[in-house]
Amino acid sequence: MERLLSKRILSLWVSILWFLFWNSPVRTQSLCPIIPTPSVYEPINGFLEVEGRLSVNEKGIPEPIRAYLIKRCTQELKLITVFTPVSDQLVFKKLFNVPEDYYSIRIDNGITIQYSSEESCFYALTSLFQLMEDLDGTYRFQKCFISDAPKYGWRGMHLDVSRHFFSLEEVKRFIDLMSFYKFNTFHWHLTDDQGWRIEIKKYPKLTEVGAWRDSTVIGHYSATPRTYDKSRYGGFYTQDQIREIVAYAAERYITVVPEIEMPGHARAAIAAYPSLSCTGEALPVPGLWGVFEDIFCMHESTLDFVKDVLDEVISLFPSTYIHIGGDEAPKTRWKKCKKCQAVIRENGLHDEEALQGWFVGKIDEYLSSKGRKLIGWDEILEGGLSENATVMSWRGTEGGIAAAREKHDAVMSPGSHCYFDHYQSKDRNEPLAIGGFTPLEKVYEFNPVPKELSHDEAAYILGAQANLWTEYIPDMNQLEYMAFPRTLALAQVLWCQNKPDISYFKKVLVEYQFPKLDQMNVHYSKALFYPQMNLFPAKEKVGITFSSSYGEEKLALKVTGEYGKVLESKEVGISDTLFLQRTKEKNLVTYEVSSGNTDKKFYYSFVSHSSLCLLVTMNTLPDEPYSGQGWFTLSDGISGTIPWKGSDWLGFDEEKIEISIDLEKKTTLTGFNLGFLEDPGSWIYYPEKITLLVSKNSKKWKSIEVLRTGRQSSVTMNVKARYVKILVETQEIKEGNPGSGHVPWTFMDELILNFEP
Ligand code: TNX
Repeated sequence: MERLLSKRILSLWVSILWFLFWNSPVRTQSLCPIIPTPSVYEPINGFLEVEGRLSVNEKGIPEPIRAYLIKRCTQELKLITVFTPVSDQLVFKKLFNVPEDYYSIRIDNGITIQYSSEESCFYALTSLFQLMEDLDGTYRFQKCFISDAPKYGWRGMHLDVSRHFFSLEEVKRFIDLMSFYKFNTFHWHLTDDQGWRIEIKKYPKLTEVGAWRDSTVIGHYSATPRTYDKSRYGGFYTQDQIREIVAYAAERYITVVPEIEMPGHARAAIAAYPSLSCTGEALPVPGLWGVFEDIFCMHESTLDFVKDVLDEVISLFPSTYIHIGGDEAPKTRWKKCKKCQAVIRENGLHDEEALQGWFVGKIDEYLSSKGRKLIGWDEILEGGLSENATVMSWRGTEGGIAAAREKHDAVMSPGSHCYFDHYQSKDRNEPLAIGGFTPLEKVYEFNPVPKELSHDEAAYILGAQANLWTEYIPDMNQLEYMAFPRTLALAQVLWCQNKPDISYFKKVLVEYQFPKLDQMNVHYSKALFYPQMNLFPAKEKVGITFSSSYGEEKLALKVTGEYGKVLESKEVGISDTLFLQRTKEKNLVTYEVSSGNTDKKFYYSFVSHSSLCLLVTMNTLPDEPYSGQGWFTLSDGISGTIPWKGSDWLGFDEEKIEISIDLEKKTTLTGFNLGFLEDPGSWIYYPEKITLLVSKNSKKWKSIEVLRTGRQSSVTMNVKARYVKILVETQEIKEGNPGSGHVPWTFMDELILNFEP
């Protein structure tokens, strides 16, 4: 009996404890507020509060961290730091024999930080500050244990200050934000066609002339006709200012890697010193974006110039890596240049690609002799990798894979996941961007080590970085908008040993990090709250479902037709499915969706037509990053938009593209229409020839030439057929145009076929 009673009491206790556990703040607090998420976060019941003064044990704290702590507490918080040998309020201990940059924090009645390096001591403080809640001057910390170390050594953010200039204060703010999320590499893109931004004492014209342009293109550069703002624009950093930034970053354990572009993207330098180019012609600093033909000429004096510039760069930047660009250097001028051809002959080089390889090799040798390492965009692979080069892979991950296989280090920065100048939502009112679609989720799923690499090869992948090219980022507001919150997703990718799933990440964003970004006045994107519409193929119609990436159940839907006439207004649940039916004539309908979490209304415009959801066989496959939803993209009722936003087009990099359709029965075909995109800067061109082949039996084919007028190619007809083939042949890119010598990209959408149902 007694035993039974004690068993009952025990089980009662268990239930009470269980109840307390589930209902105590511990459970909600198990969501770790810190980004990047630490490897171990174990909350303990209760809080530690600090008010007025923070007493720090003076033993064990590295000197620079002590200085940083004092600065932060006095300048940003209402805390006076007191250093004494007896304090146990904040204690630091150095550890040995632990993973690189490991740290731990224990918060109970005091705070103990254990660290393995100065960097990791700084990271511990970063975590501590993120954990801290400011209750009007009282600072509250969740009691907990944290144990943590980063996954990758290169955790980078890039900033292009050439296309648009950012002031010293803005660059510092960018560095501060990077440091908040434990990035350690700032890739500073200091020179490009549209502006040279670093003072070089030996060549003053680089900034006197090269830092200024007379006019800048308005809107997207693919728009026709082009218009310009006709106002002078520019700026540069003096060497003292550069030192200031380098020191500011170093205080935050961030290395600044400078980039000096060569031999291409060099029009600003050429504007200052025309003798650097093959023609010697005086050219202005361009106010247009893209790839230019005039690049550095490969004669001896260019090499001297580059070495002189690098000497000054090396004296300013302690970074081991010096980025020399190397991307997008058309070889048209070199082919016709006597001096370049002489260098090719004298050095027994195969062609102009090899000439670039030769040049990069010389620079590599020079940097190595100064104890530095060359890093360049993946084009530096094309002329053969020079001995000590590290590759930055931007055209997919292939460049990084090739480098690792050749036992060279690589940093991943593929356009598909790491280009923060791409769109991040499908909202039609997104501010103008270059193109492409890289939403938060895409960044989050990025894995810097491709599956193709073996364990040993994977060790050559140093890490990754996001690139912020600023053609369409004119100011700090827009920079923050493009960078946040995607930067936090990348921080997770680069830091977390095992990153939590994306729904956990989104919760932390919304509950903890967005309020922090608000506090810091960061102008971040709220695309996370935008409702989304998902399309799927149904029989002869398009299925539509709705979702919200942040869990709302109900959305408001308004459907309007031509001239804004409201056709329908209702509430839709996220489990509802709607259908868009085929119509005989083309018909424009717009779906406006909105949710309670954002005041933003979201629009999707469809053109319903007679071949919605027509099954198409892709005999030629689109390139993976531009494959949308495969064939369905061609007949989903959503026409590819301009500027190009990525997924609504299918993109091919083949000379001949063939697609075919089986209409399942013989019928009368009356019309055909297919849209194409042209964006020369991205090497996307209209095709040369479009042919329609029709057949009743798939043996005998009748060929019909299709005319293209601008974007649309169409033909009317009256033929009986069951099988249809569409053949697209690309044009050769003419010399002098971006991408000449390469197969152009072909982007197509939407396919409309008129036939008797
Ligand atoms: C390609 S990425 C470039 C840049 C552009 C960028 C725009 C790379 C090495 N070169 O010059 O700004 O695309 O996304």
